[in-house]
Amino acid sequence: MAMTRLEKLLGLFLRAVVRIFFTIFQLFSPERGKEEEARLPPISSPLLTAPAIQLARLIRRKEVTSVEVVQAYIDRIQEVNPLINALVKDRFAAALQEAAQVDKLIEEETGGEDVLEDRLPLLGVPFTVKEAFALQGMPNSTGLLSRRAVVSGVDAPSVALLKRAGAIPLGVTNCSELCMWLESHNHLYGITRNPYNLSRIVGGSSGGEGSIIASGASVIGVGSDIGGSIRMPCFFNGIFGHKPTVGIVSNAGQYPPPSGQQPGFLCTGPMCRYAGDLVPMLKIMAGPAAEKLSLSAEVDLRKIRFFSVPHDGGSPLLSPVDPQLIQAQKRVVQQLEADFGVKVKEIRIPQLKYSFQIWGAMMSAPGKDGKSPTTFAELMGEGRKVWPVWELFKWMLGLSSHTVAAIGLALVEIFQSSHPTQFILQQKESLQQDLEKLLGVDGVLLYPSHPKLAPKHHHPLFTPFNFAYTGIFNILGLPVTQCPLGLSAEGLPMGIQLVAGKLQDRLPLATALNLEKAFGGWRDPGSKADSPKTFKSSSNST
Ligand SMILES: *[C@@H]1O[C@H](CO)[C@@H](O)[C@H](O)[C@H]1NC(C)=O
Ligand SMILES: *[C@@H]1O[C@H](CO)[C@@H](O)[C@H](O)[C@H]1NC(C)=O
Ligand SMILES: CC(=O)N[C@H]1CO[C@H](CO)[C@@H](O)[C@@H]1O
Repeated sequence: MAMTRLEKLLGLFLRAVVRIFFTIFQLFSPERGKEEEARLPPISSPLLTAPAIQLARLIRRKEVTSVEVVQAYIDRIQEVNPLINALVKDRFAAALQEAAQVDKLIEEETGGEDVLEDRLPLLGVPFTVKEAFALQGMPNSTGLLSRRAVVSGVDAPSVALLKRAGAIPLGVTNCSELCMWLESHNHLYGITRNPYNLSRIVGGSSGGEGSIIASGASVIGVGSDIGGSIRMPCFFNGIFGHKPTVGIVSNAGQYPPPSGQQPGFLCTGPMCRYAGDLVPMLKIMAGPAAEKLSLSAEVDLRKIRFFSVPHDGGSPLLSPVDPQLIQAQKRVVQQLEADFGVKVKEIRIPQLKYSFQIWGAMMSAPGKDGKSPTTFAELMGEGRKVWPVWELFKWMLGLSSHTVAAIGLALVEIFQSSHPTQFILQQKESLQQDLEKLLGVDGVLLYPSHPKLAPKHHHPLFTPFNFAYTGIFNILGLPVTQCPLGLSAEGLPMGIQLVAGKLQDRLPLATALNLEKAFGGWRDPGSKADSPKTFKSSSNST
């Protein structure tokens, strides 16, 4: 087919460009060396290594005060944020006041612990929020220099629901410019660093959340995902994240608002260090819509049909999957088979090869009203048109207020047709049908979260399509949990996506709980352990 030949050429060309630029970047990176060997201090307070639901219980039982917990997190943020640059605006004083009020409320409560647990399940527990969401009194710029003075007067609904459950916001965290890139970098807040290796990316767009949670400086957070913006940062930073079934958690109150068909792809969801916090958070963030997910129903993993898809089938636009990730996925298969007596079926899904083309086509397709989505260049100029070629020229002179990633996206947009080819639409339709049939109400699919471990800063500019591993599931609207799988030989987090049919969120969430036990879940990035234990077998399988 002509198409694949063109893709092969494009792939070759890109790879050549990558090589040239990698070399240039490595030569001229001023932070080189300093960043590469620096390490985060290890976590010392035990309050920082308890799941949110456990902290809430300790606070309710007056075994610890909310003020002590909030203060421990503030101390940790102050310790690590100069290294990772994840939190971009704090509200520490207000948070401590709110924590003191919580402690007073608990002192005065006469209804007992159960009443509090029912009404305020996260009472006194601190959390963080991606800056793109409205959190009262906090900036709401999404990394756009021209929005630097925008301060939210209200809370986004997902944030408001967490606050109503008793949780206390500590501040907002960095994201990519306009939430459209896999590196959390912009000219307002700078670049966010990976706690496992400061010379590596944190992913995007919810990268500040990924970095601060993994650093032990936050336990739970709010992210959003239209192409992997929850799952990629969770993967690169070795934590848990869930992109719910589309339409379950409100997307209101975040910037930029989705347009065209994008409301059908964007999802708001939880990011956290402990798998056990995913379901309670999702229940709270979904509000009444949580009922549709039957999250309290017991899941018997012995009765689940598991499928493993090792890669996308070889799109020449994307990097091949790292051998360490392929091995980790095999160990997941062995673990599930040993623990539940199931047979995990390895399958191939040919349409996945077109993941990037499908995502690109659907993101720029006109909505039901026939209106095209707001272009990226329009978003960059906040209504005024930005000329990408002119911006690129300014950028080369160091005069642009935009990142080169954003300028690149605006450039690509010029050449992109808003009318997807029949071939791509067919691929999308048949993929949707095949996957829904395959997964039904009792299937879970294993798929790599990303083809590469956390790249060095700026390197994703040369592998811009790798996000298609996560992006394809936004188009399909399916629920996906990203689950960490320990550290690689170079000490970087590994992970996997667990995908289910629509509204079957409880299946990948239950699987993640099991894999956390088997693979050890999140690791303290400051821990001195040189050879991290990445796999704990409960059977004799090798
Ligand atoms: C971080 O990554 C760089 C580049 O691969 C490597 O040289 C360095 O040793 C790593 N640092 C740590 C602390 O692992
Ligand atoms: C922050 O952005 C969101 C989404 O555009 C919006 O709903 C909210 O009102 C904004 N806050 C302010 C003060 O403009
Ligand atoms: C490295 C960097 O640019 N950090 C900035 C992050 O954002 C805060 C708040 O705007 C700035 O004070 C930091 O300088």
